Amino acid sequence: MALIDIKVPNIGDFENVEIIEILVEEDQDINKGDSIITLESDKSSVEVPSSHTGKIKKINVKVGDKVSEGDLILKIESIKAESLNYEDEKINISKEAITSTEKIEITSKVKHQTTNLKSVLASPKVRKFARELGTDINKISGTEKFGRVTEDDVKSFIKLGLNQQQSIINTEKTQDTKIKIEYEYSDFGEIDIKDIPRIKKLAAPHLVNSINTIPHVTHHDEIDITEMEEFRNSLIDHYTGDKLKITPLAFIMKALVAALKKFPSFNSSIEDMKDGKITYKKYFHIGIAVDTPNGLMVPKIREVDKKNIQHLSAELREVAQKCRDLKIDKKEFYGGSMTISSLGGIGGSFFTPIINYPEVAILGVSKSNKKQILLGDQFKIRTILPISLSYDHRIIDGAEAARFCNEIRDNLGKNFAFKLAI
Ligand code: CAO
Repeated sequence: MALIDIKVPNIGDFENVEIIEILVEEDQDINKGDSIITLESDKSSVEVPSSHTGKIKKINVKVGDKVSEGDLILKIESIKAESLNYEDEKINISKEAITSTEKIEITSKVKHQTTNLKSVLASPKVRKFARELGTDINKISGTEKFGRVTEDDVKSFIKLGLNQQQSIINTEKTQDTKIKIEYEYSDFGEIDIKDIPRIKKLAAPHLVNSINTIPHVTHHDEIDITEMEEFRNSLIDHYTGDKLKITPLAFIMKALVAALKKFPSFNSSIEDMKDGKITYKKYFHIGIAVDTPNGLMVPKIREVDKKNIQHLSAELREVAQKCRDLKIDKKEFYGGSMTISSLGGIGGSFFTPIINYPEVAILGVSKSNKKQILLGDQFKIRTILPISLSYDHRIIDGAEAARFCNEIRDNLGKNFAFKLAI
């Protein structure tokens, strides 16, 4: 089989630049488009892709060599007679990008696919480190001069960025499949174009990530809360003699936490099925979805197990107000066990809440209503609360979800007086 020369393509400003890394070895099979060497100029670095698929027979360069366009990099025994024609495939390098942001974007259109390579500054050791951890170094913002990426940057990216990275990937996926509307809305009447509120924009990738990565199932149930409501409505402030203003949500939080204690898999998180690990939380911090003029926020009410209903109710009001006044600290949005999304004060019966990733379940609560129920052989008027539990079917089975809902029902019903009294 004939040997094919793989040469340095025309990549703009990279004349007589140093090879800082050889990314392949002799006898290695590579695909067209795989990175083979890294070049670094004063201000930027770029990975050079192979123009052919095949087996590497000889590498003609070494780290430290200076190369320019047309210099031989390696010889390959081609498997297929397909090549990446750098001229025809439109490789655009923006010099402006190099000088102003120390970044290069090479756009290479291959078989209708677009590959975006953003080059960043990093030492070979750091590049190797990122590669070994399966991380695309080009997605990392470096903290050193000229945005150079350090080993610590790679570690922080992996630690903090896993969810975000996944969100971005998933958002890109959905954007790829976006259907282009082939008409103008204004063709059909008057319109108004406004900015999407910032909080909705921030939340969007998380919602898309959750729905794309978690196989959601929603279990609906109806809970008889007649006795709980009688009890709630009977609560009086001992000092003033006034009726206490406590909404059903404080009771539901307590009932949920009692159920979480019995069903620890609902108080867990999985970040990556591939690593086969699940984190069980021993704390009980409940996220509450709060409707604000700026969009939905989900602060956590910490240690619900250790607080009484009156305390929880007051904290809930305070935290919701902080969200609405945009005075809530960002850290209050992290570290939850499970979330409750209550539309009870608004209306509707049943909905399909989206799990607040990386949690594994969310409890949707709708508005309770008085209903005629057959109890024994008699119809009685009872107060019925509709609930909707969305759960991650990778970890939780339908039967477990049904048992979990039964437990919540019992905690709001027959167990209520013993476990949840103030
Ligand atoms: N059934 C019947 N009535 C209910 C109820 C329920 N499940 N839940 C609350 N209520 C009643 C309350 O008792 C209160 O009645 P009064 O005015 O007579 O006292 C009234 O509805 C309003 O309650 P609230 O909504 O102000 O208070 P809350 O503790 O129930 O909820 C909060 C607090 C912050 C969760 C809520 O204000 C909120 O923002 N809800 C929206 C959450 C949301 O948007 N979820 C959707 C997320 S998915 O997009």
